[in-house]
Amino acid sequence: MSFSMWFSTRPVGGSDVTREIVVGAAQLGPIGRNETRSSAVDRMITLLTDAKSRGVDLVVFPELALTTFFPRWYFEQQQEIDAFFEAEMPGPETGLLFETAVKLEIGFSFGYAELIRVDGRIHHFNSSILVDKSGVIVGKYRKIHLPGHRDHQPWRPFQHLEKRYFETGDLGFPVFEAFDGKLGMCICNDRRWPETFRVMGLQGVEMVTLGYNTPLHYPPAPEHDHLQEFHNHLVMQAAAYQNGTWLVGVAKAGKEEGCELIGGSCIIAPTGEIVARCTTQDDELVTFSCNLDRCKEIQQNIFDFAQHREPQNYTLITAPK
Ligand code: CDV
Repeated sequence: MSFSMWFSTRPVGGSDVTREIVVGAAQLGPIGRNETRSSAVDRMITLLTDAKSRGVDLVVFPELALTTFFPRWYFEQQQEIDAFFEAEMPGPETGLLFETAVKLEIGFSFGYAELIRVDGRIHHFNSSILVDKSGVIVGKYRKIHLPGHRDHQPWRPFQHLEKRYFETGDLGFPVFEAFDGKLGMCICNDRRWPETFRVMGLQGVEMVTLGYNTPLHYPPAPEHDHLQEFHNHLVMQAAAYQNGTWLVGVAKAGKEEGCELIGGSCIIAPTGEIVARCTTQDDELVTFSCNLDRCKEIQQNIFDFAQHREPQNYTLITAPK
């Protein structure tokens, strides 16, 4: 038997044109409670500019990138809470980020606290947007898996009040045609749920952007603190592989208002391999040129959903709680 019979060289793609996105994972170090939006935006612009000089097409920033991670405090006054939210996007401080990106002809994605008014009612979401190279918002996602608690729990060294301050996202897990590919977003705790990625995988997602704020200490189960970084990469690598997608996971890292947040921002290939990774807990950029056609290596083989999924056996997954 010849060597080539064992090692097939069958091309997995249908076209000769490769679709490459140079992506940048733009980790942010801590943002203090008194740090202004303008200061955070300036830091993001520094990373954008560096990214441009490295040939990046799309820069991914973390969850709630414009402020400190405010759900760690219990606030009684709605006014105090709303001060962390954006009622416009772009708004007075974020406008400069959009303008700079348009000048640089670079795309970006970041998370922020979104306040909207619909029929006279105010809604609060933990959101993320995808902005193309001309400064147009081409995708929006609102966080679905909100961790933490609703009530004040003074026994904790810090609160995690996402369930109190945000509503569950109402946009599902959409996938957007952008950057010559199919891109989706999710936010922090969403990454621990395989359903998040499978819903995007079923829409043929080729790159998922994902920002996070993950404390090293998890008060309800401190015995797992030493596993935080392991679990972070475990779930993201599994998600990338099981859906044959690129994944860009980006932290807000470092000691923020006394709370240690993990770093480990990284770019993951559809094979589940980490191909670029931050090594600090500060503002840091790592980049990688992602060939979107490589998704087919997985999506047309081991995880060819059309051929191998058995959804009639998965009905319990979608049954109401
Ligand atoms: N921002 C988050 O969603 N953080 C959660 C933690 C604290 C449970 C996470 O899953 O990383």
